[in-house]
Amino acid sequence: PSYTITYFPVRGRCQATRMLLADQGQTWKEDVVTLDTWMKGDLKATCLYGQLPKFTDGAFTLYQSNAILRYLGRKHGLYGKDDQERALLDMANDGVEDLRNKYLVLIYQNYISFVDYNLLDLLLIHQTLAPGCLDTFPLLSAYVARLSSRPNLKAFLASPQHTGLPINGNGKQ
Ligand code: GTB
Repeated sequence: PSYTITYFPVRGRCQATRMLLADQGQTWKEDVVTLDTWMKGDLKATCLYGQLPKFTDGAFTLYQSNAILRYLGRKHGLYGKDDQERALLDMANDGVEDLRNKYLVLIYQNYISFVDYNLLDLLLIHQTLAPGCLDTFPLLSAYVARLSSRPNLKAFLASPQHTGLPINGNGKQ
């Protein structure tokens, strides 16, 4: 294949490109970059914006995931039939980018607040007093698991400072 995607071993900002190529019957080569390799810095230094994905079509190189999508959109007849259709498609894609950026904040930034500790405490109490009570609430169960696996918190929850104390003073636990 003449196409090569250079990216980390995640779906991330490349999966839409991969979906487009697969659905359009195209093949491509994957050049997978581990974080260890990336951290050495040599590849980063060669990237136009110091980031991946990098996309090549033969000797032609592109960076920026949306530029890659647009290039393939043009090349494979997926970019509308006139300027107005293209403008509408650009508008829709900018809307998707806005959504993706909100999702990225959710995934990559630390949202912990004092409320999380307060809610986790109460949910753990419920799990002790009524085992299984969260089983039909997958989002809450995942929330408890995610917070409880934070390394410092995990160690605290396993320590006598937590396990050695009764939940309350009346023996109901
Ligand atoms: N605007 C650019 C685009 O749309 O292509 C944004 C590209 C971008 O954010 N690239 C990130 C990057 O190269 C990877 S995507 N980061 C390295 C750096 O800046 O040095 C997000 C991402 C984050 C973490 C992983 N991971 O841990 O495997 C994978 C992908």
